[in-house]
Amino acid sequence: MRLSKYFLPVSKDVPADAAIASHQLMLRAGMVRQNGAGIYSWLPLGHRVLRKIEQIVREEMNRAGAVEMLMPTLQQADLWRESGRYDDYGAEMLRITDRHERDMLYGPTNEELITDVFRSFVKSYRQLPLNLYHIQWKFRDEIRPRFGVMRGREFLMKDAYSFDIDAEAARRSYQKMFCAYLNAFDRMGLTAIPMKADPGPIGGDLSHEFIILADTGESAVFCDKALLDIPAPGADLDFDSDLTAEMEKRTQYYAATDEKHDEAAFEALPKEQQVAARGIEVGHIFYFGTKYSEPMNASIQTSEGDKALIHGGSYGIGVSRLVGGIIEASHDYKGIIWPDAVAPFDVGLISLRPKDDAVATACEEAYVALTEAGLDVLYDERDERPGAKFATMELIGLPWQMTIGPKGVEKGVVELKRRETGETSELPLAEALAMIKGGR
Ligand code: 5CA
Repeated sequence: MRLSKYFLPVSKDVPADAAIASHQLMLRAGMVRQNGAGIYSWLPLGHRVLRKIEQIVREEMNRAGAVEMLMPTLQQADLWRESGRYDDYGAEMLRITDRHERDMLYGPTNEELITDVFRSFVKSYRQLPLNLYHIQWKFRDEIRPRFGVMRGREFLMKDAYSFDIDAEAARRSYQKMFCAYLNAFDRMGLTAIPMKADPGPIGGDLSHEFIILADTGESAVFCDKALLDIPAPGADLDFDSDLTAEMEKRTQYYAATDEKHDEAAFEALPKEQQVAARGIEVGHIFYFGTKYSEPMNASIQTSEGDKALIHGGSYGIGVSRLVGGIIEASHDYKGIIWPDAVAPFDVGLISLRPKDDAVATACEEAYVALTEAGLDVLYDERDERPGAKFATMELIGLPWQMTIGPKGVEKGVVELKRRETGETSELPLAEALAMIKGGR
């Protein structure tokens, strides 16, 4: 992508109403534009990151055996009356009336809708287990939308719903999601710690929040330091195997959000193991048994020919919140530092003198070579001051910067810089390419 043809409205000014680094940087880097409180347009750069995160989540859900679909954003109120949540959900639910005076709502979550899909089509235990998910916009009329996309009113969520014959089978579905979440966050360069959590309005008795530690996080969290060093299960994990041990590797250690915090248990840990910090909730999983299947009469035939209510769980990931969360975890005073897997482009190519024919030719050659190697390149060929170009590249935080100027052309080298470490090297294009492809 040539920067002169792209849409990247960056700004030097620190926005007055943005309280935390990720919000400031997303506005300054031209990633989002606020429309109303907690409602944002995703500008091209932000949109690229959102899609990258979404794709990682999708791949990890698929790997764990979940099946993607898509449900609407606007729902009829009737199903919510069946479950009893139409009244319970309160002011966070945006209620709408259509031209026929029918009550509708903008979905804050989808347990009711998916339970209706399930009960319409699934009749036998043979069709289980089943886990259906979608990645769709939600609306919650939050009392205090803040911190940009972190607590929005409209936000993108991946929500998955598992259906099982009994509590034991449902526990296995829960374990799969637990492990899939660890892998997904790990791929995004995040250490997300599963913590015992309060199920809130979703309900149920088993629930974990996945928390990344950050000083600006909204939740107070407490955990054993050991949890920071346990590697994610990884791509080799066999999701059909017994995942109990994989889950217990983590649940054996103390970890809880403030609602579930047990001061005595925490204080019993050796002082140097105690982590009392703030965190950002990037995912939340729930096992709620028959909470929805009972009022909505979602039952199936068992192998003995009886009817049984299905046991359900739901599993959310805050896809749009993650964009802010990753920036909170990875930035410096100059701007964002994208982990490779979610970067909007892999390489920023900077021409120091676009009007110099030799430089322009060398840049074109590099642009073609990088692109043909399968890399996403943002090529700054604009006639601007080098200082401004560097500042923009630092701000938008692409993992690699390749700079080409008259001196390098003379020597037959490019300058390659790793954003994360600031390390630079001068080397021939082919070697630079190999270094990028090698991952560092
Ligand atoms: N139905 C369940 C699981 S599918 C559910 O709605 N869970 S939730 O309420 O915990 O939301 C799932 C995830 O969405 C959260 O972990 C959080 O990362 C994200 N999220 C929730 N509210 C917001 C919000 N206002 N802005 C941005 N992200 C949010």
